[in-house]
Amino acid sequence: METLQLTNEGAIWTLTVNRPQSLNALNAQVLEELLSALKQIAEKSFSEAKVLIITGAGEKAFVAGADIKAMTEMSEDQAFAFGQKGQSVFRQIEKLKIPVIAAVNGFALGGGLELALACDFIIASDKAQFGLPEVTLGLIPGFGGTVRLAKLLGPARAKEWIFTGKMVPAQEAMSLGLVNQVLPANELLPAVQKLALTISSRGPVAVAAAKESIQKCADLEIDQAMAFEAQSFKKLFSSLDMKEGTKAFLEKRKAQFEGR
Ligand code: CO8
Repeated sequence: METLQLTNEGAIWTLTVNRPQSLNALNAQVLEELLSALKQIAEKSFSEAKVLIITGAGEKAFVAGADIKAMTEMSEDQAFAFGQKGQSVFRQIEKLKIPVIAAVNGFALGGGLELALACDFIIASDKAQFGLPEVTLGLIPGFGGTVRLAKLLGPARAKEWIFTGKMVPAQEAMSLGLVNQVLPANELLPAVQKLALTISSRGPVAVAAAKESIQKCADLEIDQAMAFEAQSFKKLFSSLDMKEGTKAFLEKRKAQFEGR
């Protein structure tokens, strides 16, 4: 892949958007390569892949948005196809069974923030800046930003961000609940890897069920949500991981999960 790096340490995978000369802006090639990397990870889920970290190359940016140069040449139909492609790639991130952590090392603007919002949660460097500045270009967020930012921060706050296109520093983004933790830049990746290691030691089938339940139930009415959770809970009783986890507790040893 020319625009991405995909590396792993054991079952923890790191996907780095690698176009630092363009602040890792997303063009059609990046989206295509992201899709292919996500497919590879999905195939390895649980056995060889337990957590995915997404980050950006260089010190300046996570991803500074969709590629503005590429967009200047698009017709309406091409823009529609590009928007749909980005939306579907980011849905694949959400649908990945393993947790995905955005390690935001710098600017996360426009499509970059939309990418981070599709991840399960965001850990940021103290240099990170967040925003959806599309209106400064005469555009709106088109990779799911109007939907996901409004869900996370509430419509009023999302409207303020999107109508102004303002940039929000990491600490403020954390105080609003967009970011889980803010760390000094040089500690970001080691800390995210440590967190990923903790998650990867838990029962993978249970972690996947928790991810699915949290995502699905957010869009359901309360009784339907409870019913969904109850079904997920029930299904885990036929997993080997549940048998191993509970047995290991009683035998006072560390569980050896197989992800089945
Ligand atoms: N696209 C293409 N190139 C970019 C982008 C981008 N989004 N952002 C930065 N670059 C390039 C610059 O053009 C520059 O290239 P060059 O050296 O060849 O001139 C290089 O990266 C370095 O950038 P700057 O010199 O501008 O760096 P600064 O430190 O001065 O500024 C900023 C950093 C503030 C991040 C600034 O680069 C900036 O404002 N970038 C654009 C941010 C933005 O508006 N993002 C939103 C883009 S639109 C979008 O994401 C829509 C998503 C939905 C699409 C739906 C499709 C239909």
